[in-house]
Amino acid sequence: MKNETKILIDKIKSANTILLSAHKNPDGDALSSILAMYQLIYLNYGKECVCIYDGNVPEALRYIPLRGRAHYYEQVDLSQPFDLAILLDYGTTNNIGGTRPALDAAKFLVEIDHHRNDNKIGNLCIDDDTASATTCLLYDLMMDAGWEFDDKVLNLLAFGILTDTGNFKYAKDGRCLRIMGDLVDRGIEINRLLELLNNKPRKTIQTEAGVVANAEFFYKNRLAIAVVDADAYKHLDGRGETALSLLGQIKGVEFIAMLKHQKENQIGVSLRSKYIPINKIAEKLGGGGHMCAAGAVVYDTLDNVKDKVIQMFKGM
Ligand SMILES: [Mn+2]
Repeated sequence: MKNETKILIDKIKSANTILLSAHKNPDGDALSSILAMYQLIYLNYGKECVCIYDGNVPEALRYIPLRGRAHYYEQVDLSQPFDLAILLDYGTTNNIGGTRPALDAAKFLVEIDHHRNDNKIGNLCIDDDTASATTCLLYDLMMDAGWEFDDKVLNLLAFGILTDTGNFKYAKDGRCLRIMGDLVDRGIEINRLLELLNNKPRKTIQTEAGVVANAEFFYKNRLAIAVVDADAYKHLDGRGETALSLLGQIKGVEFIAMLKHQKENQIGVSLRSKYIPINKIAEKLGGGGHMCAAGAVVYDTLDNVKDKVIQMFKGM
């Protein structure tokens, strides 16, 4: 057993209170990681963790196993410091949001993450930025620790992989496929999991279709820019994955930038790339992420952010 695994197990065993969280506006991998960890600790140590998030959980994640265990952080009593906090799939400290004080206050903080991050905050870091999803790291941890698991855990691990790799499109290497192979052998049904995601509100799909219809194209159509105005933003589910996926299917498009009017002078930028890494662009905008899927929040007007983003793709 790895040394980190041993330390984590000791900390879980000695903790009376355990807090689990992930990045703000949790996506499939973030939420699945929290809930899989919750269930693994419950099954193996009989302890119930407190699971919190900041922001919104996409509607599409409504039916994933144990969804009801995760609570918006303001609805939970966080006044007493937790013995142990585990921060999963968070990226950088900019992405944590309102759960940060409770994580900082914990007596011991463990981070488990697959994002590139030069400013780690965990007392124990179980990180690997070559992994395709944080749930891949949980799978490795579960096997290394020899933990018991159930169907819920297996489904959540698979769900994290499917969502973070865009159904394997962004698989960083063969490991996530081998893990998925094992999960399928143990009984999970990929088709059923994908079907779970197909429950978006009609207005969401229609809004995202409208965003695609109004997209603009630059640099010989290699860059698609899609703008989500304040009204459309209300109906977006999560990051607008449907629109991003449709734009990515257009012949010749290599880069996608989706600009979301979240608040007055607050623009969420989601970047996607087919071949060339764009995480550096996200970092220059004050955000971060993966080689081919990254993002940032920029505090400026929509027009200024749009001009800036277009300029940044010049010569790429
Ligand atoms: Mn992730």
